[in-house]
Amino acid sequence: MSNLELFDDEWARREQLAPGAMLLRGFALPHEVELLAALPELIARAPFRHMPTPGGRRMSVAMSNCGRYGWVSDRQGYRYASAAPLSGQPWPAMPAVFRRLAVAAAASAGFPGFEPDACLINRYLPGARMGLHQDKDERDLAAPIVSVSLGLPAVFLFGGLRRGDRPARILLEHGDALVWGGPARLCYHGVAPVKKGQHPRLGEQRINLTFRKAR
Ligand code: MD6
Ligand code: FE
Repeated sequence: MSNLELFDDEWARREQLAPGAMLLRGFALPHEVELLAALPELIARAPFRHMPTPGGRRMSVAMSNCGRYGWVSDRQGYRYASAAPLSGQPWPAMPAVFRRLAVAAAASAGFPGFEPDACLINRYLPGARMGLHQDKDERDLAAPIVSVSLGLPAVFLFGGLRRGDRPARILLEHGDALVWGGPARLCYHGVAPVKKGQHPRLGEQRINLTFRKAR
């Protein structure tokens, strides 16, 4: 079967949030079993960590990575690194199903030829949140970012190009993909504190995968 057939998404519910920002509701659902099956080994090899921020605080979101590069944070700042900071080991390879999903979502949103070399894996337990930020540690801002939400729902805060722009609140649910590029690439965004709940497959957590072209 070709990738095109595997990722036929004509049925996915599409919502343009802004020029360059497309929400593909349910895009990952046909692949959820494969996606979830790949996670335990990735996390065993590169365990989730609450990384310190440059300001010395501990992030409430626990993070891991797969792919050639991984996003890391410490007292020196934010950057992409080819090895996990504590173990010095390279990040686990990006599973083929992850890559295919990201490439297909990007193409579906109008960004053909996306070549992700980094996948940040975020784990939110109830109460975890992410403050408003821009994604600007990537070298090539022409490439979009593809985000896949799994497990508990979360309210995504989608702002404008200035930190002070009041963000829209968008519920991201299990299986939703969000593609973000072009004129939306530097929009401020964040995640409101995740509410308590139980997801039938993932239990009391939200997992978010964001695919980037880091270098
Ligand atoms: C999250 N996501 O949803 C955090 N960044 O857990 C992000 O920070 C993000 O979802 C850029 C584009 C899409 C995202
Ligand atoms: Fe982000």
